[in-house]
Amino acid sequence: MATTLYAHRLSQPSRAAEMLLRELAIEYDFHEIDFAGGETRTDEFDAINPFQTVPALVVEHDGETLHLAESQAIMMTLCRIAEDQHVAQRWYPGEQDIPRSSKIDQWLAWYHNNLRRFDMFHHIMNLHLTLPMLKREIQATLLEPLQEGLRPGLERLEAHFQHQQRSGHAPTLLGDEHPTIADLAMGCELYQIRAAGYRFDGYPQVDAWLEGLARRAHFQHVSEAVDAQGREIRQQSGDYLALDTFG
Ligand SMILES: N[C@@H](CCC(=O)N[C@@H](CS)C(=O)NCC(=O)O)C(=O)O
Repeated sequence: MATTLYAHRLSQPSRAAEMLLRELAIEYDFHEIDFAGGETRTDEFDAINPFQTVPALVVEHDGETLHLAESQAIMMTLCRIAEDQHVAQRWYPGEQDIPRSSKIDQWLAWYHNNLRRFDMFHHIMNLHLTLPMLKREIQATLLEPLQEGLRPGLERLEAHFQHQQRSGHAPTLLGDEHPTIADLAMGCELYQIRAAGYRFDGYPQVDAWLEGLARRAHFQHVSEAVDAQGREIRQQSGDYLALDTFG
């Protein structure tokens, strides 16, 4: 099946979709979209994805060309149409296992309305790039409220993983050895701020879960750009990015 992913590797949902393509061994063309430079707002991209966001997927299936926006829909669709259904159903079993799928749906919905709402990476970039005199202001007015907003979500995740551990389950959202698309979505979100210097010191189980995901070969490879960006930010921004010390 001819497959093209329009994405950028500094975009959390883009990386989740690309990692899944690799995990499912689906061959794809990668088309980088410079969303920070406004490429999602061009007429050319509008014809591919009128939602004007990355990732976007164009895939041939059963003689039809599907144009899809929204990383969660993209990941569910990839699992439905992947040739290797044995592997795909570990990530998202769809109608084959309603109880598991419904839990994955629940975590994905929660993620979008919680962790994702407090995405602070673009402000971290602003902080990194702006004049020294403006750094403290950005940190106090933009970053601190997002960190405050993120905290209840991190607490919920930490409590969930502690419960999984006490019940003898593996450190994934569903408690199985194999992660799901919900682990990928949330993992990519939190990994991005960790790369830029955020430490999950108060959340050891969240940190351990993230470590586990980050050991996967495809996760590592697709995260190289965000690792490099994070290193640059940490080296150049000094104590302005002491993100874990608020509160
Ligand atoms: N709900 C969307 C969010 C996608 C999203 O926020 N993408 C950002 C990059 S991380 C984007 O394309 N922004 C460009 C713009 O808003 O013009 C998904 O999960 O795919």
